[in-house]
Amino acid sequence: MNKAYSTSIESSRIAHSIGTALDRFIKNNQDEFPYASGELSQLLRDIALASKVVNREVNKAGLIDIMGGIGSTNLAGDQQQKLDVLANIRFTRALTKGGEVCALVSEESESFVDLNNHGQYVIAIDPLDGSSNIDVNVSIGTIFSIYRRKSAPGTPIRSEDILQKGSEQVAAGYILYGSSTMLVYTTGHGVHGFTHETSLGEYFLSHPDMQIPEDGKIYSVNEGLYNSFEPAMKQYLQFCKDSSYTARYIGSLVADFHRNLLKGGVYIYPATSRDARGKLRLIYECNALAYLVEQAGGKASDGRRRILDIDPESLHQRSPFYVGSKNMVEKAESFIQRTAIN
Ligand code: FBP
Repeated sequence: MNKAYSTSIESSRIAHSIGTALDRFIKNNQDEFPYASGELSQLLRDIALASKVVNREVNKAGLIDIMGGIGSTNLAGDQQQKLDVLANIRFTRALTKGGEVCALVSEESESFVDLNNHGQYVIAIDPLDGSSNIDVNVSIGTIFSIYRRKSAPGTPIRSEDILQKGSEQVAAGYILYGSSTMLVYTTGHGVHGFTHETSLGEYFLSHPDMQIPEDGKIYSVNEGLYNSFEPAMKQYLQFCKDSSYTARYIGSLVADFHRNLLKGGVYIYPATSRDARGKLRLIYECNALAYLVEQAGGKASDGRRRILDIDPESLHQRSPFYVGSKNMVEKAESFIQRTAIN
């Protein structure tokens, strides 16, 4: 096809370009992966497929009997929602089918699942984040982190395979089930966002190379917990008010993170008098978003340490979480670290 003709096809306004399909994008960028054997590409495809099934069920949740609790609690003592369990089943099935994954860590499972195979990858996943918003039709999400196993393939999974620092991630991302459904991920070469085109059942590149503004005017904190915050955190919130920042808190980490990624802002789930380590889970909530935000030019810490440098001690360990625009995270840290000095 000669160049002029292909350019005319590409730029034709009659049939507007719908963008690069996720599959094509993964294939085109596969050589970026250090271990480019197609396994990681297949994993990303499996996650995308499972997310489409979950998206379909989330969209019609009000019409089928998947609202409400399932009558059991997860390790954190949270009431497990039917959709939590359903999403966990969908992702676990999709990720165990191909054989690329040797171990799976999930918010909904007390211990990790050893898949006894020669898979090279370990996945940590929060199948459905934002549980408190599931039944009220507010945006929710899925968060995933992908690591390479450390132990030899085919041998039993060891703690060093599971308890890896966030800086060891080879890929991470989230799916946002919102007004539109998006998949946003990184493999260490920038952050790319894909929007689900429902009628075609496919994700298309809509937000290439996402960058978070260095500064912003949005702070996302559950101020209902104000009385349980340490004085430095209360002083930072006063600083936000004195600086005429806007408060935005959806109560779904993925949705709050996504907004701040696009507009600039800071999300904070600090230590509280109730939980000195905050609420969020390091391995399947914080690490993935910390990797993404750093790839997009932002910052993530526990108020003092870089999230990606924290050595996990246990599967479901919690961590205070400060994530978002670089200057805003550093400002919040300066308040927290000030107390350490005095
Ligand atoms: P789940 O994964 O169990 O939903 O917990 C995480 C989360 O729901 C985040 O999505 C959200 O930002 C936070 O907890 C809300 O917590 P709180 O209701 O205490 O503000």
